[in-house]
Parts: sequence; C-alpha cells; structure tokens
Amino acid sequence: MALHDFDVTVRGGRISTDSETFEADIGIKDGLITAVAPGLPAGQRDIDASGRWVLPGGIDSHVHIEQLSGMGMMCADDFYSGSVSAAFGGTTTIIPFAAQHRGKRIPEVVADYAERAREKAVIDYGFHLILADPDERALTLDLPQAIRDGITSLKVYMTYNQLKLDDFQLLDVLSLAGREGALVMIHAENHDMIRWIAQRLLERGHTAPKYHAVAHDPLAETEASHRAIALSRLINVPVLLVHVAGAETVELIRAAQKLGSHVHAESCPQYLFLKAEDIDLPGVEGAKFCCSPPPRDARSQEAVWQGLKDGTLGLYSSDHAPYRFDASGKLPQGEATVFKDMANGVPGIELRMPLLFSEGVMKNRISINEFVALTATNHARMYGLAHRKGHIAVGLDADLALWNPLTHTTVSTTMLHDNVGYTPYEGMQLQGWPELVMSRGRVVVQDNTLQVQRGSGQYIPRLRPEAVFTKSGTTPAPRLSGMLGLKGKAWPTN
Ligand code: DUC
Ligand code: ZN
Ligand code: ZN
Repeated sequence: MALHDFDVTVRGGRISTDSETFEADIGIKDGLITAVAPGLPAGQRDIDASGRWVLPGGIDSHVHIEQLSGMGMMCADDFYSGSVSAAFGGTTTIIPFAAQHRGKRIPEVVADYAERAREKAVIDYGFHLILADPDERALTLDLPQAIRDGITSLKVYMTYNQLKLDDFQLLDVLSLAGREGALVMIHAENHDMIRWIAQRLLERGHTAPKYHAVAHDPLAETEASHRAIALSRLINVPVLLVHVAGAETVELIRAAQKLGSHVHAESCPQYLFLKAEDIDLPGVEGAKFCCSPPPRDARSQEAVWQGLKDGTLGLYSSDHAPYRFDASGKLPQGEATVFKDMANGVPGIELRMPLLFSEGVMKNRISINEFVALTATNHARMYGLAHRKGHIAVGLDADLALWNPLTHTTVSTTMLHDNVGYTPYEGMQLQGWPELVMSRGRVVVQDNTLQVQRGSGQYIPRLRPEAVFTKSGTTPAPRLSGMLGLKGKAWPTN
C-alpha cells in the first residue's frame, strides 16, 4: 500500500468491539475506516494509541437538547454546548428529541429542530420525535413522512398533563409504528398514581424535593410498564421502555422477554449511581437529583446493573435533561419551589461513558465488550444506525474514542462542558477517560481541547430499527391482524 493512502492511521491501540478485543492499527480515508490490521502504513496523520483502548465512539440515544419541556422549560444546553459536552465524554453521535407540543404540526417541529442543530452540532446526530398529539393528520400523513425521512423512532408519554397519551391513543401509535416500521419509546409511569400521591403530599405541606421520589412510587413505573408491554403484545408491535429505574420493573421486563414479547429497555447513569436518599438535602438542594422516574434504592441499583449485564436492559443512555439550578429550570419560584414545579431531569451527557467505564469496566462488573455494546453498538442496531456507526469495521464511519485506562479524575462541575452549572456526580473518583475523540475521521477532542467548528456535525437519517424486524426480516404479524387489518409489512433489512 502506498505511503499516505490513509488520511489518518491510528496506531498500536487495543481495539474492542462488542464481541472482540485485539491489537491492530486503523486506517482512515475520507472519514471512513478503510483498513483494520496490524502494521498499516503511515497516514498523513499518525495517531499513537499505544496504551490506549480504541473503542467505537459512543452513541447516546436519549438526550434532551435545546428542547422545550412539557412544563414549558427550556433546556440549558443548546446543540453546541450539548454536543461539545457529549464529545468530551467519548460520545460521537447523539439522538435528541424533536418535541411536538399539542397543536403543533410535526413537519414544522422537525424543521425547527433540524435548523437549530445544523448550525451548532459538532458531532453527528439524528432525531426521535416526541409525539403529544396523535391526531388523524399526524397518524395518516405527518408521522409516516417523518419516518420515511429517517426519524424512525418516537417517544410517547403515559404521564405529564401536557404530553400524556391514553391507552387508546397508544394503541393507535403502536399500530402505525408497526405498519411503518418505526420503534415506539415509552415513558412508562402511572399518571394518576403520581398525581394522587403528590396532591396528598402537598396538602400536608410536604413540598421538599425528596417528596418527588415519594410521589413517583416504584409501583407507578411497574404498573405502567406492565400496561405498555400488554398493549405491545396485544397487537404484537415492539416497544422500548426508556429510563428503567426500579428492580420490579427490571424483573417484569425480563419475564416478558422470556415469554417472547418484543420489549426492549434502556437504563441510565442516575439509576446506577444515585439513590432516592441523595435527594434528601437541606432546602431545595435536592432538586439537583430529581428526575423521572427518580433514583431508587440499593436493590434497584443492583437490579439495573444485573439487567445491563444480562441483556434485559440493552441500552445505557444518559437521559441528559439539563436544567439550571435557578428560575429557568429547577427553581421557578426560587427557594419556595415545591417538588411538583421543578423541571424534571439530571445532566449526564459527558459523564455517561466515563462513569460506566470506571465503575463497570475498571471494577470488573462488566466486560469492555459489554461496555461497547451498551454505550454504542446496541444503540446503532436499535435505532437504524448500524450501517454507519457503533462498531469498528471497514466501511463504517471512523467514529472512535481513545481511552486512557490509567487516568484518575475527580468529577467536578468545572471540568464539564455543559451549561448546567452542577453535576449530581460531584466528587466521584473515576478511573479512565477518553483522551482523543474522533468523528468521521476528524479529531473532535484532543489535549482536552475542542478541535472542530460549530455546525460541523451532520444529520444522519436513520434506517428502520432492527427491533422492528423479526428474524425473517418482516414486521411481526399482529395477533389480531385478520380481524383488524393490522398487516405487518416486509421492510428491506438494513
Ligand atoms: N423523561 C425523560 O425522558 N427525561 C427527563 C424527564 C422525563 O420525564
Ligand atoms: Zn421520559
Ligand atoms: Zn428523557
């Protein structure tokens, strides 16, 4: 091979994918991996990866960026700060949400998010749609078009006044998704249980942030998850339960999967590294730990670890929901804010991978291959990106992170690149850090410095998610298909 056939050669690293670990060089040309072998010739640029683990760049498939929440609060991160923060933590692709609010047309929502991301994102991105208004037009015209345009997954909510769909609407959305080949992500919490408990707490003057975790009882998650699975089974359309927090829910999902249900699931750092008791702080300080569902107890943490390890929970995402500790987010009424009025969510886009690397891989709870699967490969497969991302192989995008397993870091807000102003993981000691991060062959982060311009990330239209295929490459045949006209379609495989 001639000298400089590669734009970049990544030399001498230990490469791990979701299934293998080996030593080799990686040759990169025009943003793609064109060779993976030992002893490759020099590229125009050589990157020394000796002593480093060369892993696929992370895919964070659950992030809220520059998004207006159901409660009307704007996220603290825009597509610039959010994507920069992701890159510094080893993530090279994000899938944020284009959030429809009731009364808004889907094409306009998508165009608005696309325009804002195009100007600012420094890494590649796709979108999921948040669907709050599944009216006739959305179901027959706008959603099918959005799916054809590469938005092949959508999130729906079983709680929140402004977002909640009822079971009838959920069935409508699921059957459309089955028809069009999209994946439905579900926020599963029982709305009335939460509302009922919260009202009684507030009547008794229990307003502090810690009561958020009381109102969002684990049974609210388990009941709604069970219902979501039943709806999915009724018409045999896959679902993905996002941000799974509680031990009982993990067990429920495992049992449903054993029965053959098409239920997939995700968990997040806050359910491994935070507990409900962390919310019990003086004044309103606990608001920094409030997300929905809330962090639970040690038993649930253990169940989430186990679920991630045995594949019950196939995805580990950040659910980065960045709200500042001020009137713009967590404290709309300042110190007088009651738990019901705080913005829901915690930041985590930058620490997602370092936390799992340190506490999972370095402490031997999961293997490096499981780490890659949970942070990158499974996301690519689940969300129709596997033709480009999530793996190290010839022909794929050169999205890589070079991890130094010997680095020791004490987490502090000041080292992070988001715009939140606090981290719930303050003071944690981590081992291992992604020192160099590359997206499509471009070095995005090196020497703790951003190396690329705003807007240099690309929109990636996604293919149909693997989860909507059966082994034969068709959507599952709905149980009620004959009587209700719910025919599955044969989609081209990715
Ligand atoms: N759901 C999310 O997915 N993120 C933040 C808050 C919420 O309710
Ligand atoms: Zn949610
Ligand atoms: Zn979320």
